[in-house]
Amino acid sequence: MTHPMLKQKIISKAHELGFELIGFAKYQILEEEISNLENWLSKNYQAGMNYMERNIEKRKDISQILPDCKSVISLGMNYYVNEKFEKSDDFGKVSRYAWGKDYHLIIWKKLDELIEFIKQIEPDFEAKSYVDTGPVMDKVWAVKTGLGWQGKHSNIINKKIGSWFFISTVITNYNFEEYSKPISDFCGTCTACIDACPTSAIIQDYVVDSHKCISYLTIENKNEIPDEFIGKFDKWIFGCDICQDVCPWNVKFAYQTNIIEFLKVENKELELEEIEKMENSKFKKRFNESPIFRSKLKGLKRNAEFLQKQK
Ligand code: B12
Ligand code: SF4
Ligand code: SF4
Repeated sequence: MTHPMLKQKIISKAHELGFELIGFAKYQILEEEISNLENWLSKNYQAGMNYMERNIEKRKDISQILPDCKSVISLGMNYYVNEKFEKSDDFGKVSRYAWGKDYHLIIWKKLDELIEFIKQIEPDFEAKSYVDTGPVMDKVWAVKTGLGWQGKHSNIINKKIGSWFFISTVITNYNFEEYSKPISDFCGTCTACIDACPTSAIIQDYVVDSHKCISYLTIENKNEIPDEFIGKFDKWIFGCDICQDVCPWNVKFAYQTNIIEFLKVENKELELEEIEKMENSKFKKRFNESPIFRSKLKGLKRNAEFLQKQK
């Protein structure tokens, strides 16, 4: 099954849908990367994210997801909006990926549209697509498909746009004639992200201990935030962008997204007192379609109270 120009048509359609980055890799079993993941898990760096311990076989071998898989397509969607934080200490900062509508809702639809488009050209085409929540290693495939390299903060960086992009992974049963080449590491001797992380969560180059990462502590964490972090949160109430904000590749190359939903900034800074007093019905109404919904009102209140302690 090789349809002339299919790859080119997929690339054009992906761009039309707003995926600025796209790359292709041949199916392979992830031996080395899974051994790194297992090493990470053995040190308990996943903290309370038990879901990272599950589906290791699928993460290692994507044919456990799509038995006839031959290739992977990675897609990157820029979410950078050129705005700064302006408010006083009475407000908490939200990481930029959560300023607007939940990206899962936007990207899932676009992935379905892309796959439908391919099936119309090639009816035997089969695919499984994910963004973030699947049992697949989005970052590993993004490196293999040439979207970028893994920076020392562990996010993927593209030379032309930096790291403010979401990664989608599409597993397919199609053999493309040509595959992308992985990009080499352009971090060099830079250590800006490691030096800037206020909680020293990047415990060695490329490795993050979630227990210490503000992003984990404010979003995924179900427990209290340990007192050792008082004074170290730099006003982040949901997620954290420091390691990416200081990265020279973002400083020099990030440019504004053209995805209308991301341009609609709704929750950049949250008033601490308002959150502390918020009722569940108001929370549901306001954050229903926002990534902030994930922390639940309980988590968001905990974060607001924690920030009040460091004022
Ligand atoms: C679990 C998770 C988290 C956890 C753990 C973070 C982490 N670094 O893994 C927490 C909650 C902390 C988190 C935070 C964030 N996340 Co997150 N997260 C994920 C998730 C679900 C799984 C990642 C994973 O597999 N981790 C397991 C560890 C072992 O993987 P790893 O950190 O990449 O570790 C590798 C390296 O250590 C490497 N390694 C070891 N030694 C060496 C040596 C060398 C030389 C090299 C090159 C590599 C290397 O081996 C490991 C395995 O490959 C993915 C989505 C997905 N399904 O893949 C999103 C994802 C990684 N997150 C994403 C984002 C945007 C974020 C935040 C920026 C959100 C925010 N603003 O708050 C922060 C960034 C924090 C940070 N510095 O990492 C994006 C990243 C997009 C991009 N351009 O890279 C993803 C891909 C979601 C998506 N689909 O877009 N996240
Ligand atoms: S997201 Fe924040 S806390 Fe986590 S590694 Fe980056 S700078 Fe450190
Ligand atoms: S800040 Fe420097 S070391 Fe960190 S990811 Fe960016 S280039 Fe690499």
